[in-house]
Amino acid sequence: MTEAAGRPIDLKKAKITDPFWKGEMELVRKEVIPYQWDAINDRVEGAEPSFAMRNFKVAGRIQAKRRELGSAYQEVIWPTDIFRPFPEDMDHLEERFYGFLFQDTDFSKWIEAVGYSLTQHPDPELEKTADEAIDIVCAAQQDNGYLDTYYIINDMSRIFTNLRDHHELYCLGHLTEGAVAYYRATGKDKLLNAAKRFADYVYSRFGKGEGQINGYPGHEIAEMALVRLYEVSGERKYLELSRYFIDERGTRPYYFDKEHPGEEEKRGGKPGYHYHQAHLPVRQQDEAVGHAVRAVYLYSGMADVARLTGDEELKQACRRLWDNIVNKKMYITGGIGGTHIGEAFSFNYDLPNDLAYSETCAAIGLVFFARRMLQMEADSRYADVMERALYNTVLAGMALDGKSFFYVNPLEVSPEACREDARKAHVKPVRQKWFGCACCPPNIARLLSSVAAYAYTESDDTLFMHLYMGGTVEKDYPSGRLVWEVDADVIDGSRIRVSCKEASADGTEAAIAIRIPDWCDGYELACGEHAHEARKGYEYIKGVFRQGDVIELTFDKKLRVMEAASAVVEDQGKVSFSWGPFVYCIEEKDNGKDLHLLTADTDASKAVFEKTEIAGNTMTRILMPGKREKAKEGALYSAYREAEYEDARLVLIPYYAWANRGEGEMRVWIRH
Ligand code: FUB
Ligand code: ZN
Repeated sequence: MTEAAGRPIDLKKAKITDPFWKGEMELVRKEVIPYQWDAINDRVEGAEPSFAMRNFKVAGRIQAKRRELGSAYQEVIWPTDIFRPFPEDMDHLEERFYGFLFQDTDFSKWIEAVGYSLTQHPDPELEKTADEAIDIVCAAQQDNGYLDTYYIINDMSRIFTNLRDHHELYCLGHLTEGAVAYYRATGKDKLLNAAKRFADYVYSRFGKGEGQINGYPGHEIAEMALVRLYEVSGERKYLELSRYFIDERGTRPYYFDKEHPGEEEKRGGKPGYHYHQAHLPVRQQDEAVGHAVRAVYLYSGMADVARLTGDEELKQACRRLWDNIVNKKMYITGGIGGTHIGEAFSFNYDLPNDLAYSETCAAIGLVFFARRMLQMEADSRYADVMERALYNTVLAGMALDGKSFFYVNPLEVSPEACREDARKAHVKPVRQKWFGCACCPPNIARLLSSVAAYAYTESDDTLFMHLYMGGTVEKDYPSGRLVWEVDADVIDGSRIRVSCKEASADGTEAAIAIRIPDWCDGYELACGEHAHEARKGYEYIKGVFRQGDVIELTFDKKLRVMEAASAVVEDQGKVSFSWGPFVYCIEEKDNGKDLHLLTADTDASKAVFEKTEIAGNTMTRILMPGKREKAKEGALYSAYREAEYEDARLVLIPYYAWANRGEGEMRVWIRH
């Protein structure tokens, strides 16, 4: 039996000092969090207003009046069938809800990122701003605990009448995640209590009891959020509610048919029930379908519940869905979602590079799912994918200066095609400052500021290192406390060094499991007198550790020339290059226009590695010999002529760094 990799470490016990990861976290702290705060307060010139904090204030004023006037209060009713009420005149806003109906989550993701950031970098001023924001949010909460400003402002008599399309339970989920993070960071429980009261209300309204709603969220996340609420509070009803949502999904008669009679069938098959992963009970599912973010959020919740309840059947469903994603539906960059129609998974092996959706949030959701699979079984294949998604698609989602973002992460871009071809309207060749539907940037912020909880998990007697990040991690082993110091040089190098910084005077009995990545051909381990054993892609090193003891791992890290399975039509005749955790790409800036005419040598031994600087960031670029096919003059179609080539030198840069030097073509898959 494979052992479980336990729980994520308490962020307060980890300090990330690694220049690469600390740099990413500092971008979030210094750029994204303040920008996001301005964005949710509608203070960013030229950006579409969020209205998030304004909606909470309006809802708070309504709630104050309701309390003051009681039954004498005259409800003002607004329509609840508009997905995104937007003002016609920004200078004359009404006392009503504006923005996407899930706009409350802009705040929830912000407060979550703030909570994580405070664990690494205490900041009394930011904490004060956060406390004031929490006061505004909590003032909007209804006496029964309900807390979604769309319905509080528009029409409370309509709550939970459109679970399929509206996002009340999604708002509950994000609010809960934010509240748990802020509580864990600061010990302040005002928002946590608000989330609990909202969850308690939902618990009372949903279920199989008389008069209860038999529904489940149209957009998942509450499933995993409720598990976090259970873990922080110890109150089992939250776990039960999560399991209820999971098991109710896809049962017949379909709940969404009760809400929207006849509509799903009219849409026929896919999307429809598939879009919401509601086409089958989840335990019977074996293919990842529908909206990709929703899907991986659901699977994350399923993995949580399977772990906590020892539910083997649910665990098997998670494994099948995981296998389907990583073997048939994932880009080499760890992105998921092959089609923009429904922001969804496409059919098996359909992974178009130029039409890719590969939403940043979906890659983030895959990271969530991977960590939860690890929590069930410490098998490096989950961490390999977690790393792939994180180091490539997630990082590519944010510019190197932290000031602009990708929502969609293509693997091949022609700026002209993006402009001229309506089928590619979703693909942007340059990152955007912000989005009307700003789901991705705050999601990046919350993941990057809590990245240590993905790098490290712990069981009672073992610290698991899934990703390599310099810094310190403190762990309480049964026999005492130990502080590990990590020096991880895998970004440009291939060595990690873990030393015992502090231990009990006569040593601490401890174990550390370090992942062996899928990108190395072999490794050398030096761990002194300590026992070690390799299992499921981890080296378990154990024994009594004393201050100064050192473990060193050196990976055999070479350039890897990759090809896709024959069934991936788009990638045939092409290769892609990876080095360490990074997927590489070519850009017009270094290689000239018409990247489709370039062919690459596949002999990895010819690669030359050199340092380069992109937007002030030093990184390794790779030079590979190749050829450029000479353009053939003539008609659109003509009799076949042998191609002529000239020598070319291909310059490859890490995918995460693309589009940081202006607009241009880009390709991950290159002809060979
Ligand atoms: O619906 C909420 C979020 O907006 C989804 O997760 C994203 O895909 C975007 O549609
Ligand atoms: Zn998104």
